[in-house]
Amino acid sequence: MPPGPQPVSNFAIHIKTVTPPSITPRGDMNHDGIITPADAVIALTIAASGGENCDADIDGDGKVTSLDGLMILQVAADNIVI
Ligand SMILES: [Ca+2]
Ligand SMILES: [Ca+2]
Repeated sequence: MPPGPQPVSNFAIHIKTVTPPSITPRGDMNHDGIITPADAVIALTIAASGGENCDADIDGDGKVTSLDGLMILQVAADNIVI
């Protein structure tokens, strides 16, 4: 490219949009961004079915139990912070 002023057509603008990773609070089982009793119900359903979900394991014992569901319910009620 010769030195000096360049025509505008020689330049391209690349706009890259970056989607930030969604910030989901721990225990937000339905990924709506807030912790509500609905999240506790989902965790309890997982607990009752013996399923595994690391998002639902609030107490970090490696299992999803009714305690995790209870803790999510407590968070929803603003009684505890996880
Ligand atoms: Ca939620
Ligand atoms: Ca647990």
